[in-house]
Amino acid sequence: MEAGLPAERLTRESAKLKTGIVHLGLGAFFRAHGAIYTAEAAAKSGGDWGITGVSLQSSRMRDALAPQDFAYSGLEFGPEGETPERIEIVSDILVARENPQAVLDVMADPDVRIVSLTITEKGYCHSPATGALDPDHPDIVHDMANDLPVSAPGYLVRALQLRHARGLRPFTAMSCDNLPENGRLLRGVVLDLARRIDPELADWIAAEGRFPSTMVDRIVPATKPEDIARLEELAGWHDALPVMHEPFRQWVIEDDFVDGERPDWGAVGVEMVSDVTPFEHMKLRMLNGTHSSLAYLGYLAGFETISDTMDDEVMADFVRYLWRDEIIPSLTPPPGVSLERYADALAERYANPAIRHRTWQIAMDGSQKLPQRILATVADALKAGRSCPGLMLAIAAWMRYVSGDDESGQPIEVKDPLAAELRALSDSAADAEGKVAALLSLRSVFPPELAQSLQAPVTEAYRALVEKGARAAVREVLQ
Ligand code: CS2
Repeated sequence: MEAGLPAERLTRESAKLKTGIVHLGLGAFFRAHGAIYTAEAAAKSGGDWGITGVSLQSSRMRDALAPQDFAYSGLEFGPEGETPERIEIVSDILVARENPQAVLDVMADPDVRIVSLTITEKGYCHSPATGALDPDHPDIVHDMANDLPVSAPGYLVRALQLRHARGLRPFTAMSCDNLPENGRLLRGVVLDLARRIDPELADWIAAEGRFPSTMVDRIVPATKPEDIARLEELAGWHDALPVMHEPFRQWVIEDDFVDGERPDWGAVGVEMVSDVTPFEHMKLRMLNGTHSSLAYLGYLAGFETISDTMDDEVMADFVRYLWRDEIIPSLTPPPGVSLERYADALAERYANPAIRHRTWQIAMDGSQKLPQRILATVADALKAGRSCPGLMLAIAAWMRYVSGDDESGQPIEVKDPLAAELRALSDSAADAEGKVAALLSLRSVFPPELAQSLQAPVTEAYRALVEKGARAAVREVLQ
């Protein structure tokens, strides 16, 4: 689809709300999740909670949605069919790369009380192994020296600096990315960067700023051209960039906002809690951990989507085994939640044939995802004296995947900020043991002690992948 195609202009039924939230990284996920909840909360309980979206790099979203006055459509893919909906909560989209000052100005607007983020794991410019800011990240180096930032932490710090200088209250900065204790992590990188720029600013943010942690969940595959056609057929309107999603959704938010200012999310099913950690661990390890495992193993075994992978008996048994024997034993269930029932619900969601979620899409950025999704579970298991051959196989599958060639020698398009480094590490040795050792030496992903304990089991798993292929290696774990 061409970007900026003159779409049929959609008229807005509702009056525009004033912007109360600036969202950094307005992509499909937030449009199908946080934006919908916020639209519902504003409709139900009122409040000026319009959203100004910010794309840090690309103008694609702005170009697609501007002719539609930033309204867009969702298409819910349930087992019983598709339901279209209209979402009218985004009032503007800015492209940071084109005009950084305009982004800072809206973030420093007194009406803005929340800046939320879905910038993906790599957007935090942190070391995935430790969660701390990477001061050598080129974008952070840039943002320390320039008033007009390029990174998301840079935008937060410079906008807070403007607010501080103007005598305004800070906004609440709310991460909605799949990172462990995402609020604490965001607070850490923001304070670290602020301290390098102006220690007094850092003190003010530390005292007055709020960084609630959240757990977000909804499966939202990338929109495909056929989805746009399907929506047009079903709803009778054209949308340049609709969002496709499953019926399930969950949002758990730590209720800690500057001056208590937030939409009435609790009225529309968001769980407002005092501690998100058990929810985050459950979701990151049970959903995202098996998503990534199925993505690498499924891709190598030739499956295009998660639902195709789940159609295979061996792979479906494997994911159930991972939940039951390797992941659930590492978790403390959130209050009132049965982890076994959560796993059953996940199996059903994964199997939804209407959701074409590509293994290749989930395989992206593995270097940023592995620590919280898989390595944390493995570290806990090893500490407790439990072996976890299934997750070792998933780690080996990631290593095989980032080597850049699949089982039949075909090139894999590896998308990862460390793609070149990963390929070089893999190529630096000829045999399984050497390749595994080289990749385990990556300190931003593997802490030294864990790397040491992974060497033997991951090498064994890697060999199984090379010798037998992914599906047979999976079957072997189950025997
Ligand atoms: C997926 C997530 O692409 C990925 O890495 O694991 O986007 C996943 O679909 C969501 O976190 C579900 O809430």
